Amino acid sequence: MVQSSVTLSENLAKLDGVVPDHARGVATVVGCLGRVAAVIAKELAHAALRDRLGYLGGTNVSGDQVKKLDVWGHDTVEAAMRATGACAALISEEAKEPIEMAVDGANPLVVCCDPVDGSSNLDVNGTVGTIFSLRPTGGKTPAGPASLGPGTEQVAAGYVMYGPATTLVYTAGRGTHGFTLEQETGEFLLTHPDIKIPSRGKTYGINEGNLHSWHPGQRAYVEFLRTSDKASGRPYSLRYSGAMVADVHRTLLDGGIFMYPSDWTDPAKPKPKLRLLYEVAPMAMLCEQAGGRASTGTERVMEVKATEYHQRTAILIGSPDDVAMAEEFYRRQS
Ligand code: AFP
Repeated sequence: MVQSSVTLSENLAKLDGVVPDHARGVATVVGCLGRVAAVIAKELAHAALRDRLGYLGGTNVSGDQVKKLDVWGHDTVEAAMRATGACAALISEEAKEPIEMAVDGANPLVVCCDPVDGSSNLDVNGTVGTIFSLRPTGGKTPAGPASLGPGTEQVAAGYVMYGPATTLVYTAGRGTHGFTLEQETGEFLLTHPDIKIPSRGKTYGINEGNLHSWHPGQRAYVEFLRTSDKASGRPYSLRYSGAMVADVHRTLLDGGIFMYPSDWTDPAKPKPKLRLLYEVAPMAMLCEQAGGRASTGTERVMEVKATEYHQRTAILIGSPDDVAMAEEFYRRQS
């Protein structure tokens, strides 16, 4: 880890040549999300002491059981985004429709966010995260999901990981950069400048409990990773946390591959799980900016267009050689 005194705000102040039309909006929104992250980190650290763990009752628009901290996280992000004046609409995992907001400048942004991702880890003191993606909006609010375009339209993306340390990783299209929260000052300091993912790794992450519902190419690829071959560094080790942020963070730093493929029980209707706008697309942008690759198995994730705000998409993400090999298995079995 690099010891650094460059703060997130100082880094964001230099976006003029990176995202010329959106430098102010990206700096305002990402800076604000950094401050929200420090608040969320503190809340998580004290949640068990304040009776903040457990379910609230009911499910969200994606059918997931809603936890108290999911709702609190959403309310906190919504209030913060409203105050920026740079966010025209918030698309959140916890809200059915985009939440419109008043803007006070040119080139407002649509912010897509999963405020507390991996919330099944909350009650066992496991890692969780916040994922975000910033897209331009022609008008005041998005005129339907299709108006957001494919992932290549994202102007910035990032995540916060609430682990032993709180880490914020973001890209505005020129490299992927990681910052660590200094608890005493509340500042994020640049600790992982210009992250470069190794071209190949030694680990894979996937929920193997779903093995029997995978595409045949997916099954064959995982079987390949588990088969011993010293010359090519197999078998790979399995690492899976239940929080995409933690698994993608490990993969970005150490290489390898994280996968959440579709349920292929009915090949006519494959069922992916992870959400495109605030999980899959932002992670794909971060990974590509670090020299990695993100695929659905058959298509580049960044080119997938949303047809629904809460659309689900399969993802295979990580080291370029590992993801290319996985795609090859899908091709062979198609
Ligand atoms: P939750 O936020 O509902 O816990 O879901 C987390 C998540 O969207 C993603 O962060 C994980 O990688 C994935 O789902 C875990 O899903 P499984 O529990 O099906 O393995």
